[in-house]
Amino acid sequence: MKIRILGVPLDLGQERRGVDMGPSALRAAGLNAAIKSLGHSVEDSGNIFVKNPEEQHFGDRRAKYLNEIAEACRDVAQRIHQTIEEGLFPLTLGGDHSIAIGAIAGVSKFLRDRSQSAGLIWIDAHGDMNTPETSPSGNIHGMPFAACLGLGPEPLSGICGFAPKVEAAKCVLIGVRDLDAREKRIIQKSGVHVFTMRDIDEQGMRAVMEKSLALATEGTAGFITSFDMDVVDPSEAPGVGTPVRGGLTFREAHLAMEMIADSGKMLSLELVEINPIIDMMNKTAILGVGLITSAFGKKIL
Ligand SMILES: [Mn+2]
Repeated sequence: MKIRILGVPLDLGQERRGVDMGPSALRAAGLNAAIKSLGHSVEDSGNIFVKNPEEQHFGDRRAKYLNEIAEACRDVAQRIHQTIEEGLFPLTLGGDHSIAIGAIAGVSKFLRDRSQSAGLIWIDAHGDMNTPETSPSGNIHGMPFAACLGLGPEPLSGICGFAPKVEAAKCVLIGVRDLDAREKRIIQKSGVHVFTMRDIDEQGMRAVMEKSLALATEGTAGFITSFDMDVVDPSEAPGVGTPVRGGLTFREAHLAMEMIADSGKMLSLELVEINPIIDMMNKTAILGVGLITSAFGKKIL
């Protein structure tokens, strides 16, 4: 594959500073060389420009930094769209999870113009399905999945001029264990397929991924992977924006990525929410690089 890396150092979607350094942490952990060692070519297009929270007021308390995040996502959408048009595979590095709104919009627009659509595999401790009306915090990194489904503020859900970006029936949410009370109802009504941590405990990751891949590839051109590092247990991934106990083991996370690679149907990948400030010796970014290589076909044997 020919892979193009795009860094999005955006931390406006949540309140703990540091996830803006995620792209640097991944590069410092040897991302580019690790991908090249698998035989892929890598083109790093650097980071997009994103404003710091200190430079502006957050605006509406129910959707903080909405305009700034929407602006960054429009930029990301345009770049991801162009990357696919040029025949390259887009790898987007966060940043907080708000950036997925832009990345997914770019993929979706490309397919829509060809009368096709994408499935979506969203791997996360959280549902990210709040809207300004339901969010307890007003932090937009808790809203990107909703935006992709056409819910929430138009500057996010309407990027590229259409909504929704993905059809709920082709979307899967994996690894959730921390949902807000009103968000639960949105998820239940959404039509998205959910595999909670309990489902993974009971069925095993292999069965969960087999079902997920079947759902996301049926009648689609392939699927987008949106991977929030907070899905991994904090014992393995301590450096994340919003850590929650009881997450995926090291091997469960790798198995998910290995099965994604085996499917041969992944259209784009985002890896988000690495926070080097609260990490330990870049452990979380090193794990992130390992997971990316598994998603790009690295095999144990
Ligand atoms: Mn997330």
